[in-house]
Amino acid sequence: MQSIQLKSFVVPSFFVLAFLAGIASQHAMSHTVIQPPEALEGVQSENNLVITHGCGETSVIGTSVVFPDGLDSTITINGNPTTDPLDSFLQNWGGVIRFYQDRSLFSEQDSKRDTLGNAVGFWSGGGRSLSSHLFGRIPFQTAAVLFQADSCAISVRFSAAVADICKITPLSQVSEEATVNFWTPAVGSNYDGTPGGHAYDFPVFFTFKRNLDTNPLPESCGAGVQISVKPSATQINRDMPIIHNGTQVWPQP
Ligand SMILES: [Cu+2]
Repeated sequence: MQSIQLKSFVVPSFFVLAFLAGIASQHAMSHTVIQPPEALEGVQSENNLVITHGCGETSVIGTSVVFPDGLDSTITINGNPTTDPLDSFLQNWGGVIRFYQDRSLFSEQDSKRDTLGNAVGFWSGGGRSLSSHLFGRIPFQTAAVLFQADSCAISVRFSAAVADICKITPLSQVSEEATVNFWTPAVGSNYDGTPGGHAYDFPVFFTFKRNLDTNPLPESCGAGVQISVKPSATQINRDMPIIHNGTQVWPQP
């Protein structure tokens, strides 16, 4: 009798757990990400932006990706705002993003450049579309990043702003989960999306980890600090639109 009771308890709860785990992993997988999500100091990394779903049943026809330029970005130390510039933590952020030409997913693409000429993002679109239920990858490289030896930073996490576009519209007719999916930090840009939406204030992260073997922390640092970098609203508004051959194609002007 006891064993029957045990079974009847164990079996349903196993299914409940499996079901919940399924939901959890589906949810985690359902957000556009960068894989791998981090790189070690001093190591060049081959990465992919992975688009994980369309707008409902609507296919993705393009994507736009903006990394913080580190010039007017918002920086925090262990979550606390700082006015320390990015180069007090990293020696070389400018020019770290390198974008591949790859027409296996979309036919057109280019990098986006900041005022210094460094790539701060990229876009890809056109040609065939990406089925709403399949994953798509867009390859890019991050060059070896070096931490400042005298800083206490053990990691620097960048929040990229990404828009997966399913239908080209003017900004005024952009509709989340119908014409576009936003994976952006909510910093007050035109691409914040709607509070409570599918992935509101859920940017795409990429983190650089300090190599504590080759670049140990100064003793005064203790356990070290985590740095977070977000693009400014001004930068997102400037860099998010897709400009193709000198013409803005998304959002429609
Ligand atoms: Cu999702």
